[in-house]
Amino acid sequence: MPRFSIPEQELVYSGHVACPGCGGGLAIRYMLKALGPRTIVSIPACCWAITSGPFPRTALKVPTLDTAFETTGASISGLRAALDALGMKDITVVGYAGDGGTADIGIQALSGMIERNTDAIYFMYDNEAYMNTGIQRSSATPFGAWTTTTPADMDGTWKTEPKKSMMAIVVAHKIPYAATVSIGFPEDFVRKVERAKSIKGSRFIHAFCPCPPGWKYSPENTIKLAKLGVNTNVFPLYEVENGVYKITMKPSKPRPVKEYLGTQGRFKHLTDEMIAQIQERTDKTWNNLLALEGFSKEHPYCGL
Ligand SMILES: Cc1ncc(C[n+]2csc(CCOP(=O)(O)OP(=O)(O)O)c2C)c(N)n1
Ligand code: SF4
Ligand SMILES: [Mg+2]
Repeated sequence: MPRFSIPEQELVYSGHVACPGCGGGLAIRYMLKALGPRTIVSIPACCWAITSGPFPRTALKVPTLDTAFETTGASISGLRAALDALGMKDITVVGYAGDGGTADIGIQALSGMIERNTDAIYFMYDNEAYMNTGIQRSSATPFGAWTTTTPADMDGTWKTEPKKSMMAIVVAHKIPYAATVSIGFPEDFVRKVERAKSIKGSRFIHAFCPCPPGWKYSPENTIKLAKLGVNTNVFPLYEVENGVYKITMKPSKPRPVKEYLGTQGRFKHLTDEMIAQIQERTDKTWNNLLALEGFSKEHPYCGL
């Protein structure tokens, strides 16, 4: 019986400067456990460009490139080409970018990278807003949420648009492998990153990463929230390999979304009517995912 159910090796030093309870901190730790030391990470402007340590100090035990906000996809394409030219084919190249850096300003470079099928992993750690610059909305911020640019101080000033589906976008590029992970389920998380590592071509991981100051909850509840997001079907865990969907966790009795929303100050203004609307949208998305899982077995990349 192994002592640990995920790799024991640590590639993140203690002493980084992320907030207590930072979901993004656990995500990079689990990601590097799965990828191992023969890895180069490219990090654009985001919390983890700062919290991993200002040059010449770093909390990461692997080589890191600090890159411009919009360039993650391009920078990992360049790193891959350089390593290949040097004959260093065994090194894994990974981009570790926030939701703003991925779903907003970096989407063009990401699209180009996947369309060329660059042999690299793009890892999006999603805390659902621009946290490093003071909690502004991104296209990955969910419907109804408070942020400083969606202040929720009167009717209709909360985020009125739904969260962008990055998984659907990358799958539409015919990517070889894409998966969602949550820091609340480390074994599922590590297994998927290991699977991504074993595949050639472009791979995309979308990680659910609660953020105490941005979501307005107490840091000790990070793991509880990371699990609740999955157990309410707000953030389903699934993978798509060569166009075939597989849901990797199906809550036998999903918890009501009210439980998840109620634990976070960013949703405290929501009325019962809005909560019912969010529940309805969540059920619909889950049912669509179940249908995709069934249909795509016969018709990979179906509907795209
Ligand atoms: C071109 C450009 N515009 C704006 C910024 C300022 N900026 C730095 S980090 C950041 C927010 C990043 O948000 P996200 O990618 O979600 O990562 P997080 O901070 O949430 O970890 C912004 C707007 C920048 N560095 N470069
Ligand atoms: S603001 Fe959020 S994402 Fe940024 S370091 Fe703090 S907890 Fe982590
Ligand atoms: Mg963010």
